[in-house]
Amino acid sequence: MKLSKFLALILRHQPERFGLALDEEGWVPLSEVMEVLRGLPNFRWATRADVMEIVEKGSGDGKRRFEVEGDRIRARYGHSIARRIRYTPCTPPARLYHGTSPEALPSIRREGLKPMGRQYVHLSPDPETAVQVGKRHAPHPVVLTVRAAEAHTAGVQFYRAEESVYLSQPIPPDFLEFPEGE
Ligand code: HQG
Repeated sequence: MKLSKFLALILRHQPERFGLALDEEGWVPLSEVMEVLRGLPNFRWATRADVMEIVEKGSGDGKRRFEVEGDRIRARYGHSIARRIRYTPCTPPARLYHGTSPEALPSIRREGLKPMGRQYVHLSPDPETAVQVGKRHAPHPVVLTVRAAEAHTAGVQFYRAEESVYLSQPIPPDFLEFPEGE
């Protein structure tokens, strides 16, 4: 878990702080990541096999946050770095879901879903997953339904970053459904 969180820090948020330069799809040589780990007292223990275990099995919760191809590694989603990661657009299913805190609703009603600190809006393929995402923000999260196919037809781009994670450009409020009573 500690190693996975650290990989997220360097591959999503602060690569330059560790001397790494991501390419336009977020890739960086795995050998360079191993070198960063070797140089840090807290992570000197980590081997390539430890990194590969996180990549292949997910980090404890089964979520596959990273991807390795040959000698390169990248975070699949979640980036906050200034340079935008490029993805291949996809055609989304009719509906996607977004779990959030009740406190965010007034602003989401006005402005729609925005990426906030990240590069893209993060969406879930089913309401159950959205609840888990929302629980990171509030004990009793609210799940919004996104009329994704309709938004896509209207020009909003979608990408699939992982089995359980869709990304999108900002979603205007017209394509959002709020649960009754919210
Ligand atoms: C909210 C985790 C006010 C949005 C998860 C969310 C995901 C607004 C928060 C991934 C808003 C941003 C990303 C608006 C959106 N006004 N609030 N107009 N538009 N928001 O953490 O989607 O475990 O950056 O509802 O599983 O919660 O790290 O995004 O509550 O896949 O691998 O602004 O992070 O993955 O929060 O989560 P976040 P998220 P990992």
